[in-house]
Amino acid sequence: MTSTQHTAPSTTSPAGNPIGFGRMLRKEDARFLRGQGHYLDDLVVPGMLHAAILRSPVAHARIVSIDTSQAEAHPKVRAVITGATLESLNLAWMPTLSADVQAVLATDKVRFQGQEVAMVVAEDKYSARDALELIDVEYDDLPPVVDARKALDPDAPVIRDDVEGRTDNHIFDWEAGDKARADEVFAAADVVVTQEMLYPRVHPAPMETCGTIASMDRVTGRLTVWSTNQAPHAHRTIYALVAGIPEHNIQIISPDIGGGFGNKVGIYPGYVLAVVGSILTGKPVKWVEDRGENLMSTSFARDYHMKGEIAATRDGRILGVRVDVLADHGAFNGTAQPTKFPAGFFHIFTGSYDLEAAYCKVTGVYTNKAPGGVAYACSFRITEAVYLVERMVDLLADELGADPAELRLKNLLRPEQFPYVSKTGWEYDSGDYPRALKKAMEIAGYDELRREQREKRERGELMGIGISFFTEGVGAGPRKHMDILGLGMADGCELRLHPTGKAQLRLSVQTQGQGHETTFAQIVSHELGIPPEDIDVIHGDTSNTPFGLGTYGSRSTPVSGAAAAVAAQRVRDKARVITAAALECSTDDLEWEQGRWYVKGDPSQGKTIAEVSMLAHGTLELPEGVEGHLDASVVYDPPNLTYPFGAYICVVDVDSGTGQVTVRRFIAVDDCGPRVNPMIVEGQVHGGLADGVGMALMQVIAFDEDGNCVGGSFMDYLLPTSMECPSWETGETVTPSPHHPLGLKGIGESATVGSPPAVVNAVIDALEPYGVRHADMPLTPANVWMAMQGRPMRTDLAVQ
Ligand code: MCN
Ligand code: CUN
Repeated sequence: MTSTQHTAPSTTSPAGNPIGFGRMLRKEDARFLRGQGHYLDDLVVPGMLHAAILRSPVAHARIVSIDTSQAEAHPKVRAVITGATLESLNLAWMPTLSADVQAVLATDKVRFQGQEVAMVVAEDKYSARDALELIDVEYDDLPPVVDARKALDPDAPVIRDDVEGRTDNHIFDWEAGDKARADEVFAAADVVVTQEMLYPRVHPAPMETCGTIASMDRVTGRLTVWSTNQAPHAHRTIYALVAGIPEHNIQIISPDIGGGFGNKVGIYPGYVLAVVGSILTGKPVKWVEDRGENLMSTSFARDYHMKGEIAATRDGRILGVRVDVLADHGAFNGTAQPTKFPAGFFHIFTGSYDLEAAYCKVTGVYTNKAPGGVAYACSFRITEAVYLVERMVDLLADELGADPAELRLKNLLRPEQFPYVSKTGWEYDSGDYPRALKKAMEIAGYDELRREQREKRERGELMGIGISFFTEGVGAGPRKHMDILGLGMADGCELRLHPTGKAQLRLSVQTQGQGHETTFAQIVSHELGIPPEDIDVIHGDTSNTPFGLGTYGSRSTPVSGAAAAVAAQRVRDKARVITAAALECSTDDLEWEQGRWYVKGDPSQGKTIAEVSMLAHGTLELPEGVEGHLDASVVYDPPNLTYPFGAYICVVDVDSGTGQVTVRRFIAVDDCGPRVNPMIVEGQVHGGLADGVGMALMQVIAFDEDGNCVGGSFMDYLLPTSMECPSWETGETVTPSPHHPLGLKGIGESATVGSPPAVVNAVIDALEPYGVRHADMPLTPANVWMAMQGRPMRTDLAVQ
């Protein structure tokens, strides 16, 4: 047999994109950059009515009466819904993601400022808003509890007296680790450092607020819901269970989403109310919240009061960590996290260190504040855990007079310890921590920075260098351990090849800006050699995608990305069988190279995946047991979480006259395994670092003593801009996950998790000449100034 010359397949597609992994511009940007995205508020459904929500002006009060007669008389109003309407439909309360209940509309009492009291449905949104003013609600004020530390006082007002027999504001106690062993280790340690700290209440504040359009077809009984949500399939099941509508008659569509950051995981009262409005009027009803409503009433994040303790030997070997947490969950326990973990994944507070013992106790309490608790790129409370341990390590360094980088290098887990089971039961899949930290120190020029700092201190200038090292656990399930309201965390995926070799990939996860249309196409491209531009990624529509639990906890790449890879591998295996049939050879004779199967030793004899797809749809006689067409469907149940990690170094200058902090440099070395699209990964890291600067320096959803939320607008709740951010310096190391089919780990929340402690550690380091040991976020100029004067800080004021 004579062989023709065979050339290696091209590594770039006809459109100039990489085949498989690599930098490419985002496919979705073609429409976004032209202003042609379809966000919820862009959608117009024929006959659509508009809704607005009346909210409580006070934090805690009994509702004496609600008079809606004037609003109902408004010529453009079609319906006014109150708690009484909902009670008649048995919809006044809905389950939260933590299996608590939340009032859809307040009936007996209002429990936080901004709580939903009534909804008006009108012909246009202006009339709906106007009619809110016509509703007369009489409130009988009750004393509010806004401070979690006071919520458990015996004489504190009971917020959740809707639950019969409830006499306090206690929600749960949860513990992890080994208390007895930790106590032993602490008793024997040379050095113990203790610090109380608050991770303040912050808000994910996505660019697009939340909203929905609900359309109930009275003839077919079919409910169509367009909504800004990160988990459409979970929403569908919850609607079915709550409203009693058969699940096959519900379609949830998530259109383009302008940022989620955890804010769009849950179901808000407004969504249920829009459905009720549509049932009552027989018309589609749109409800979109404004910025104030978003900041005051939707899922907040953090609000963790933590007391940390760290134990070590005199020569700097860390032995143990203990933490006591008071977790403020607001008026309803609406945190989104796996059922087994009421404190989320906080028990990863052992961080990246090789400890002998660890123990934590978390107590959840109700307060008169908006519900939520896990949102804002949090990895289910890993944010709080990383902050705690990284502050404690710095406090220990300070106590021992050790360099914080050296202390970390001495105590970080070593590569040979992986897979490593932590003292609170996590199995970290893979890691090379010292390599990442050394790389960050190299990029930063760490020794040179310390020298510069010494010089500046001599001149009275305040410069600080802060380090943080974090390990995350992302990609929930496995489903046997993790669920939301009983739905196990696994994800379906369907890959279909068209006869011409172009492909369609259907996902259960839901992008909110992370670029899934691009990266998931790249994953399939990597496995099948099909150009990424020829792979259409479909998501965000329960009627057109397989079931799965959606996007949060950076789980898309670890779970759904694995599903896509396995689906593509199955298609490749099937293509091999078909190629063998077509070439009349054995599958063992075939070898794979990007995009094609060919005969070993004779590369000219082969079939590209497109050729195979045509054969699979054609008349070729297929071997026994092989079905026509070329597709695969997978449900992926991850064996474990993936454990990305990173080393961050922040350099700040503090103005000793004003307390103003300037982040001068920020070095971030992240390891998320191989990067599908390095440009998108860097974008994720840049965004998360900006989040971290925002939280560390300027953000807090604050309340006054009466429970008034003083963070309800962007005048009070500050978002970081490019003015507050340096030019990020990023680096990477690559440690594949041993259990993900492509070694990928999640990255979406890493930088938000890892950066706040680096910034705070830097500021505290800068304030060393003033003897400041700790100061809580946000480190606004006023708070830094107070810390410098040795005075208590203010966390009750948003802008200072
Ligand atoms: N990626 C990659 N290589 C890897 C890991 C990830 O190329 N090794 C790519 C992914 O394919 C995906 C992106 O990076 O395009 C993020 O992937 P992943 O870490 O899997 O996170 P998710 O897609 O599940 O996104 C969720 C995560 C969360 S929980 C929050 S909160 C957050 C975040 O993503 N919200 C965001 N980043 C956000 N980015 C934007 N623009 N908008 C949000 O709302
Ligand atoms: Cu907690 S914010 Mo993201 O997991 O959606």
